[in-house]
Amino acid sequence: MSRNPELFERALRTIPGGVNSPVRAFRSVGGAPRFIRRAQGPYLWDADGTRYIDYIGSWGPAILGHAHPEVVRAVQDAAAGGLSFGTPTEAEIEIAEAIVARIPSIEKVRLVSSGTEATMTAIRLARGFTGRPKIVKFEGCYHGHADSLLVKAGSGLLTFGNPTSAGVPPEFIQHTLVLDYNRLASVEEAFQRHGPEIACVIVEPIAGNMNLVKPAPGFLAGLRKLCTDHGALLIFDEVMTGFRVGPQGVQGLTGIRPDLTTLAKIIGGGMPIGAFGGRADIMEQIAPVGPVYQAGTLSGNPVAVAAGLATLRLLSAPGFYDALTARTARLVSGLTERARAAGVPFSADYAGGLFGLYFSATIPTSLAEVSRCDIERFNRFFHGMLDRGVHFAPSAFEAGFVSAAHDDAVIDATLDAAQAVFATL
Ligand code: KE4
Repeated sequence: MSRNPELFERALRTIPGGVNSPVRAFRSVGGAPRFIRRAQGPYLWDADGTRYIDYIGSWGPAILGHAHPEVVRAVQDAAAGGLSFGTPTEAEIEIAEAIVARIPSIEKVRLVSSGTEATMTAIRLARGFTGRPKIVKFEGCYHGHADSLLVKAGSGLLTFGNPTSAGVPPEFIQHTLVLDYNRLASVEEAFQRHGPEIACVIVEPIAGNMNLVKPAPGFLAGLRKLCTDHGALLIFDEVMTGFRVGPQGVQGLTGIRPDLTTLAKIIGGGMPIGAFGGRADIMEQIAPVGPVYQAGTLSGNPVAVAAGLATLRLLSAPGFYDALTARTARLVSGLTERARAAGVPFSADYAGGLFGLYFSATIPTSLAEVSRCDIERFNRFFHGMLDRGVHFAPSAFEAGFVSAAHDDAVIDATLDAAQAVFATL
């Protein structure tokens, strides 16, 4: 008898939904989540001791594989020297220098403790720097749970959004414009109508929160030009894509320089961290230098920074991203081939160590197209794979993550399981 349902029942008594983050609750795929006891490399082990090949990767941070010995040692050594001081530390200078050295558009950077803090502050900074109230985001892009970003468009036309969460008064999102990802014309129209009031455009430069959706050719360059022409700031939310799709995130792949970038996940190696950074003239507006306030008790926490520094160093190994991308490509092409052989309408896409799986014959380019995929078939695929020891993200609207520890044998084991599951779909 599995312990997972019993643990879930017990968790529900004291934790809302039994989880500390909603997606973990298996609400969209059904069933009881697996309570993981430990992880190592590409593997998770649940409360029953059942092993899974892991494609959640803690939603991005576990790019080296779980419990990499050098990262664990860095955490142990840092913790042995004290967990948090509330003072500056040399390690914070080192990780700031490491980020600035790796991301050309980042001249100065401030650490925080989550991606939400990073995007919330980047929005405030853009409004403070420009003196303008409005922000533009895109339906299907998730930037964390700050009030002004919890907004969903109505019809996908140029519209002022409606809150997607209770507890967010309309006044809090009255300045949030929600547009369709990949529809540059809607952004042009927004700037024609509201240009002088728009502080920033925030975008996932490769979207990973409506499943994986890549930018259409010219979309990001179009956003860059519109922001430049209208004096608005372009914010690349690279919380998920930063150091995931390549050594310099999407901006390294495209050469498009945002004014601000938000990071998290990988730069903490699995420990709580976030960061926002960009042009020095903008970052100088942040307290204590400038008038835009931001603070955090555990910002730059020594243990989180130690994990992040160890991770960034290991990512800099020659050929790291070529090998990671080859593994992801092997997974994606192998799944596509086996689905085709089984006659299952399926497609998949990837960028570096990030991938998307779609039960649709064609790769989606928008949230609407993702929503038209066969979600019910995904859910059956998800559980079929889970039963065979492979744990994908428990939602058809999430991306997947490959780590350096997913070697060819792990990928092939995944493909063998998929072959059996596709036959049942
Ligand atoms: P956090 O506050 O969860 O650290 O980061 C928010 C965030 C901001 N921007 C992007 C592009 C993100 O992907 C995220 C968080 N990603 C989700 C994955 N869909 C986290 C998983 C969860 O919410 O439990």
